Amino acid sequence: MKILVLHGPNLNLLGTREPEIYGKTTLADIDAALREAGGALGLDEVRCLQSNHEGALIDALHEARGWANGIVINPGGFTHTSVALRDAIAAAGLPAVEVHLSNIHAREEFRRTSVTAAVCVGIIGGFGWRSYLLGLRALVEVLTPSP
Ligand code: CA2
Repeated sequence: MKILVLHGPNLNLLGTREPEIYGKTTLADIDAALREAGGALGLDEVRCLQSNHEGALIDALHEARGWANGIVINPGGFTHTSVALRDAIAAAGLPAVEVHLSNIHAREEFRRTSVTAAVCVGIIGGFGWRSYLLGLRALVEVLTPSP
């Protein structure tokens, strides 16, 4: 089982600014924790990619169709605005779990709408960096046939 983890815009800054909202953990820490968890779950690959560019995220989603079994995605600010990213998640045709560090429903009004969530199997948010690990576990559950 191979999983693509996509991080959207500005998430490369994690751990360097706004620690009161997003925590002190860096993106490299999160990627390392995801790879370790993937190993423990018996996954063949957890491939992590961050981009500040909508088109690069869309390209990665298109390419995922050729190699991945599922997607964990934090679309960052594009969560609230990008119909193009939503269309690309749908076009990938793979189960996707949307994750957020913060609880987007407990923040500003404009963050309370996700245009991408409806094309994902589920969303997890508010648990800081642990949202990613919970998202990975949930995705593996979805991809594993029940006994
Ligand atoms: O809570 C999340 O994971 C978000 O996707 C993070 C996005 C925000 O626009 C979404 O509403 C919720 C922002 C990511 C920006 O990350 C930063 C990290 C450190 C310093 C500045 C920005």
